[in-house]
Amino acid sequence: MEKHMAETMIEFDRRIPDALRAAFGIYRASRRTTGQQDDAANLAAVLLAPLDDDGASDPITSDCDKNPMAMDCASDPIAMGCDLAMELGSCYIKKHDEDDHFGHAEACVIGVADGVGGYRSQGVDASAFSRGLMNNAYAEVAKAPVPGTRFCPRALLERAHQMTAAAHTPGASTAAIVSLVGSTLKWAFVGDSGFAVLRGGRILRRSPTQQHYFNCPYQLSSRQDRTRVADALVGEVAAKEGDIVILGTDGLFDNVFDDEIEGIVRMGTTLGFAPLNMAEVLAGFACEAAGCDYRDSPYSYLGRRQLGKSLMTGGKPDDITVVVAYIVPPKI
Ligand SMILES: [Mn+2]
Repeated sequence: MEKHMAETMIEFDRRIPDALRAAFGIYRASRRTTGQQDDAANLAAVLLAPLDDDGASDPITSDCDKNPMAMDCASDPIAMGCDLAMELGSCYIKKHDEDDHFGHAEACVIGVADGVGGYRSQGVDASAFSRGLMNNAYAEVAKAPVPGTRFCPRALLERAHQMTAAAHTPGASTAAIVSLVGSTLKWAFVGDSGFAVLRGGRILRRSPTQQHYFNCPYQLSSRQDRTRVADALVGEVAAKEGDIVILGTDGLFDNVFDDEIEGIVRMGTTLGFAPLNMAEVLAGFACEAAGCDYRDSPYSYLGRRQLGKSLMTGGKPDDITVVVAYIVPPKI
């Protein structure tokens, strides 16, 4: 998967359907006439019509386990016949350019990492560790002698961390890796890089945030006395054709609520979006939401609750990385 670098905000303004803005209360970039706004609102009502199934009663679980051995997943790469496959797309909108990501469609594995910005003020390249993790993870996947070899995400993250730390790479990073092994989605993550697995327009699984305190996530670094991959949260769920995995850094999840992610994915599915379209619209929406001071966000909502800052509102400008994987039948 080639990394897709966002060009300009004008491009995103063109790509984000006004129906989305109407549905989720973003007005800043929309300069249409009242009649056109009504059309957008009507379209939004059609695209985001409530689901008539009973999915709302499904629990949104985050059945993560701190014990990697709980995963029925060998640490060594697995060559196997493919039950399901992934189609991938990604979008990266940079602010500090400290996020990184990778995707390997044949191996059915995707990853994101977010360099901890606090190192910037210390004169350290805050992107070094996130790049190291993703470059090393991708290199490990790409060098597999058997095409289509599947990887345990925890073992892959462990290997990438070992290699990045062995190079005395400065900085620190959160990270998340999701892979498809047979017909099982498996994940491992550290900090607030995370994922959502959607089925039928609803979130089936969603990663919780691993943090020491508000806005201070667990993070991997070269230091042996800090967070290790053994601290990663891991888990798995049986995948089905049609499932959609959204993997992202906190630039996505701090600015877009889960129900908004569901709405955007449902709308994109209705409109026949490819994974790249879906990633662009999610990232573009997160970027607009990050710049809104009149609209609530997960960041401001949790800030009010956890910091007691009653006037905290608006989004959180940040690097935004979104990787989208559609679960599809294997390519024969
Ligand atoms: Mn971030």
